[in-house]
This record gives sequence, C-alpha cells and structure tokens, in this order.
Amino acid sequence: MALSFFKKKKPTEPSPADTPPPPAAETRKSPEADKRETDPEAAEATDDADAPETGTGFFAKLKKGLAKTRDVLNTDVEDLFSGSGKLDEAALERLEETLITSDIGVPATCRLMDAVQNSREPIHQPAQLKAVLKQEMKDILHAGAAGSETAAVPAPEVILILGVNGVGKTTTIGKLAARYGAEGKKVLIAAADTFRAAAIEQLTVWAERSGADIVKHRDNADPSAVVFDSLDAAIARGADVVLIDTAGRLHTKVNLMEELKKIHRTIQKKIPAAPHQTWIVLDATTGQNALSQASRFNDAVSVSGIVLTKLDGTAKGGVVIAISDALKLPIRYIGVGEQVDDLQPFDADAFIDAILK
Ligand SMILES: Nc1nc2c(ncn2[C@@H]2O[C@H](COP(=O)(O)OP(=O)(O)O)[C@@H](O)[C@H]2O)c(=O)[nH]1
Ligand SMILES: [Mg+2]
Repeated sequence: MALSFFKKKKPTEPSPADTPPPPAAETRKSPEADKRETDPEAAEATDDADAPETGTGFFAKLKKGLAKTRDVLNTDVEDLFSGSGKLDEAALERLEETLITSDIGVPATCRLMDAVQNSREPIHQPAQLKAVLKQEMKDILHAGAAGSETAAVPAPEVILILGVNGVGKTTTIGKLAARYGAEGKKVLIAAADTFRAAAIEQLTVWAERSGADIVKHRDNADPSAVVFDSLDAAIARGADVVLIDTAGRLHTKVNLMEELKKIHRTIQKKIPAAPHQTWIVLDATTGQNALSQASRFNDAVSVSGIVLTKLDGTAKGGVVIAISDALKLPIRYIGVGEQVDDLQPFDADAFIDAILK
C-alpha cells in the first residue's frame, strides 16, 4: 500500500522551488487535500473554504518561500514508511530526529511525538501521520498567539522595531511601509539607527520606494532625538503609522539596551499609550539563537510580537514552532524573500499547510 502511494504521488508533486506557482485551486491544502486530488469535483466544492487569505498567490508564494523546509520535512516523513510500511520504533526515532533537525525544538518535538504515539486514529500512511502532526503543530501555534488580538488605536500608531544587526529590521520596515501605504495609510519612518550612515541611506531608499515620509538626523546623532522629532512630525502631518528603526549592534552590549529603554521613555513622553507595538525581528536561519536574542531584548523593553525573516533561506522553518512555543508571543509577519512583497502576515494554519502537504 505504502509503495503504491508513492508511485501515484511522485509525478504529480513537482518541487515547488522548480515550478511556477500552481493555480489557486491547487494551492490550499488541508488534511483532506490528498483525497480531493483524486476527485476533482470534491476539490472544486471545498477548496475555497479554507483559503488562508483572499487574493490569489498568497499561499503559492508562502509555499515557494518555505520550499526548503517543505522539501525536507515532507521527504523525511514520507521516507519513514518506505521500509516496513508502518510506524515502528525505528521509524518513530527517525521522526523525532527529523523534527529536531528542522529546529522545532525539544519541548514542541516531545508534544508532537506524544500526539503521534497516542493518536486515536491508526497511522499506516504518510498522510495520516502528517494529519496528526499538522493538527498538533497548529495547536501549538494557536496557543502561542492566544490573547494577542490587537485593537484599533488612535493615530499615529507607533511600532518600534528591535533586533540584532543583520536580522532584517530595515528591510522589514521598508516592506511594512509599502504594505501600509498600499492600504491607504500615511506612513512615517523614524531613522533611529544612527550608528552607521549606511543604515540611514538604506532606509531612505526604502522610504522613497514606498512613498513614506522619513525623519532622519546625521549619523551618530542621539536616536532618542530622532524619535522625538519623528513623533512631532507624525502628529503635525497626521500620519497613521510610525515605524521606528533601531540599531542592533550586539545584543550582549548593555549600552544598546540602555539606548532602547531611553527611546521607549521618549516615545511614552510624547504619546503615553505608545509604542502600541514592539516587534522583535528574528532571523530564522539562526535557529535556537533567536530565542536567546528575544529574551535579551524582552528584558529591556517589553516585546509584543515577532517578525521572523529569511524563512526562504532555511530548511529549518520549524523554528517558527519552537519560537512560538517558547516565547508565547504572536508572530506578526514572516519574511520569505528580499523583495518588497515578500513579507506576509503570519497565518498559523496556512504556514503549517505550507510546510507539510
Ligand atoms: N532571503 C531573505 N533575505 C532577507 C529577508 N529579510 C531581510 N533580508 C536580507 O537580510 C540582510 C540584512 O537586512 P537588514 O534589513 O539590513 O537588517 P538589519 O541590520 O536588521 O536592519 C539584507 O541583505 C536583506 O535583504 C528575508 O525575508 N529573506
Ligand atoms: Mg538596519
């Protein structure tokens, strides 16, 4: 049975990395998707029901961005059945290894293994194993984001962006500015990473591209002064959103944390309810390191959400699950490429459907 399963599936499942995005009707997968593939009418009838976001291409883009993780995870899970055709001790051990290798982390891996071993449904085929894994992964992500719904705030909404050097803060701000701008919002960017002149120039290019305003001082200026002027300008010009870029030189340096606290105090002096969001940007390719970065920043300035970048560059996208599980913070956006539209709002169900087909 298991072998015929592979023979049937292989030719119809080309690698997402090598092919253009499939048409919309084929891009939304659920545990029932395999069944529906053999029944075009059923696919027609139900495929739109679990669409993760309206508009074409969202899921296709996500799948493409997560191709490396998707390839490794699917191949490994399917290979578990290639020997005896059932999930014996050895196969379970290999499953555990696969989950750890994809950076899902030890606590979440234990939960997933429990779910598999205590499954009420028998597991004889890859599709059945994947269904159990997917459900448990979704539960972990939903638990991580519980209670994080955001309410509308009076303009300007202030979003403070933190993270160590190179994780993608400035790029994320550029992408967010474009996204909010496209929604009709008036965006102002505060160039409060004054540590390097290049950082201010890079942000200026993104602001020009997205049509956002930018407030900047000379390099090495006091970042809090930039923030102060930015909020003045945002209020005077009636901006809807203020995105604050910050420096990220090593998170082990105490003075950066002191600088961030000062920025935080400056924001609150101007707008007592702000910052409305404080997001830490984490690079998915750094794996478990991202966890220690997040807690270090969280000690200095209370973090309200995560942006996880560079998921396109890693086969270890399972780190999303580890991070959500460990930090109990909502993942707001994920970066799946360097282009302006490669930042997606995080959708837990769509994410899991994209890494396990
Ligand atoms: N592949 C990929 N590269 C990214 C992503 N986000 C940012 N980058 C790249 O990461 C590098 C560092 O980004 P930057 O925004 O300057 O990081 P910062 O130091 O935190 O401001 C740049 O080359 C970006 O193009 C992403 O989602 N995917
Ligand atoms: Mg930067």
